[in-house]
Amino acid sequence: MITVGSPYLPDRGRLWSYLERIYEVGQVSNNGPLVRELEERLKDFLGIDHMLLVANGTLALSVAVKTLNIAGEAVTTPFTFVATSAALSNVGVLPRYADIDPVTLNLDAASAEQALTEHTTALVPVHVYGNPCDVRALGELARRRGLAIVYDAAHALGVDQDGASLLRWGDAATLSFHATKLFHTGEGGGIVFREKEAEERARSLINFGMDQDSGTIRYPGGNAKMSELQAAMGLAVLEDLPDILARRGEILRVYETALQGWVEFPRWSPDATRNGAYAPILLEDQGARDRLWSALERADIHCRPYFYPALSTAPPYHAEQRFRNAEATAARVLCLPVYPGLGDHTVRFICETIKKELSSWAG
Ligand code: T4K
Repeated sequence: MITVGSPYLPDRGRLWSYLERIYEVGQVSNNGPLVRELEERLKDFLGIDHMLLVANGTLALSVAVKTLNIAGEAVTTPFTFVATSAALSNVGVLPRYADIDPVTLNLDAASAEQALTEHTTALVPVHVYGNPCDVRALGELARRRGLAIVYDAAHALGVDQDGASLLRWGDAATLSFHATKLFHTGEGGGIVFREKEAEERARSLINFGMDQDSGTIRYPGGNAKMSELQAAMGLAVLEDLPDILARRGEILRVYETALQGWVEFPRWSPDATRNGAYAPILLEDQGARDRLWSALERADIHCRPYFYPALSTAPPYHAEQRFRNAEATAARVLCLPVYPGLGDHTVRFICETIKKELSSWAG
């Protein structure tokens, strides 16, 4: 069976050497030494200044929104994993949708502007599949209309744009370190803040609103702390991250070379590096997508239609308005398997199975 994803499992001995430190020190949670070390090493790796590790990517987004005092409505994309809208709703912010650009598949700035209401206080775009949003156009819109921007960067770890981390854009950018992600801590997440002050406030918000050292209660907070067990996994995986990024990139190139002319691909930003977080292909329409998907299932190749359905059509988030590009994309996208353990032979087998199926339709 070929799965769409497979968590990266680091060397057991290396993981154990980090876990050993938990036994030595006796600290398992509450901003322990491993969490602090992982925070520092990620900041170094990414070249960023202010970062906070949290329990998962959904809480990362909710905490960032709360930290920046975002209320009322936030304009966001319907073409994303459900967590983006859920994280807003969970802190009482209404997700208001705007359409996506049909070629980059990210929130379209002009559509976002049209969706603004008197209640909108923020933009929450997503760097879908690690492909950068039009950060300049969205930043300019936010500046002109006095809005905060939080990028859901759950897919964007390791992406550089114009030679520096994509995570430096926005008032905050949030990450997911779920097991299925290219870098992971089992469950986990992170928030990159532009301002140190915001990072400090968030640090208190994830710890019941208390000041870590004095115990003073400052805000109505919650618990979104990362544990030492999660950080141990992260530290063990981090050492292999350059190799993970390289291998994922290679797999993407094999897919794109082999399937050029057979399927469509999103348009990747020419100014950014690619992290190989996902391997999306686009078919002509939903009928073609579902037919290919079934053929791949029969061959024991398990793909996923990330992100179907468009959230604007999903019952809890249903919007009256239709979003043509987001809905059409959600209906015709399919993500192919991508993870470092996928051998060249298997990638070629997946490509051949796709081409064989598509050729059979022509006859
Ligand atoms: N924002 C965006 C844009 C996101 O995409 C996400 C999460 C978030 C926010 C929220 O971040 P977190 O709160 O999750 O940190 C997965 C992940 O659970 C989710 O993190 C991710 N995005 C979403 C796109 O995908 P599923 O439903 O695909 O997971 P599952 O269990 O079906 O696994 C996928 C593949 O991986 C399968 O082939 C099985 C394999 N697998 C999975 C796990 C967990 C394994 O082999 N072993 C494992 O332990 O959701």
